[in-house]
Amino acid sequence: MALKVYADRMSQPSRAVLLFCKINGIDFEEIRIDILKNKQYTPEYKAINPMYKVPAIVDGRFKLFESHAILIYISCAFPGVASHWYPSDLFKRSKIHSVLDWHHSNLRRGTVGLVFNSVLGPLNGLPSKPEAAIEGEKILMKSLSKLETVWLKDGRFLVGSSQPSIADISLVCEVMQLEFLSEKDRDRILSPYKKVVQWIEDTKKATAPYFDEVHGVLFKAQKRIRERMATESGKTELKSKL
Ligand SMILES: N[C@@H](CCC(=O)N[C@@H](CS)C(=O)NCC(=O)O)C(=O)O
Repeated sequence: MALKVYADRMSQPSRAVLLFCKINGIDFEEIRIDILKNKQYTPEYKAINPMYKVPAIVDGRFKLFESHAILIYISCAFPGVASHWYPSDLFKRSKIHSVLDWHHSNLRRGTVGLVFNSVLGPLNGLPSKPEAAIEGEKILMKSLSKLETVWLKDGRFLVGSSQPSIADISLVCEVMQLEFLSEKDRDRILSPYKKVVQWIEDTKKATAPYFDEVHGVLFKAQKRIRERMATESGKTELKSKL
């Protein structure tokens, strides 16, 4: 029975797991859990992930949630996965765990705080929370600076590697969430971090063509959101002229 991946491509950890399965040619079935429609709260899904979050996997009788744990499980359970994704060397492996743990309370907190409170929440009918968005942006900027000066200090990929690991997959999918911002804001935030910008490009290339395939839904949503933002800012400008 093929591995089942429960995911929503609008979710960055879901994309990381899907991308990883695709790059490694893993036979899997993608099951969409539409979080905007609250499908994570059904009793059937609760039996798979009682935390009501995506992604989650079912491999035979084994169920697992939390994207980092899933990436590690897939790396170890499927023999076709190339060793650079999750090297057996204890020092390299521990460094990968270090960056993955850091990600949860830094980079992810920053992107979620900024993007959810400024764009995704209001689009889904929640009030915009400018103060929370500003706080998110501060955490994000600090995290990008650490990404640039610590995690990307010694190599093309994270923790001094010449080839990508599961950490590159996880973190790059997170940074892609900034595509939901206006182009101007995305560039303002990312452009000071030259190594980060280059690393995004290198990771995209290393995971082509699956990177664009998995992010297709995000790019479509981005287009709609940016058109809507442009219309709304046009209306505001018009109002201020009247
Ligand atoms: N630490 C978790 C984060 C999972 C998570 O927060 N997923 C979000 C989407 S990005 C979700 O399912 N949200 C639905 C909800 O909170 O109701 C992981 O890495 O898997």
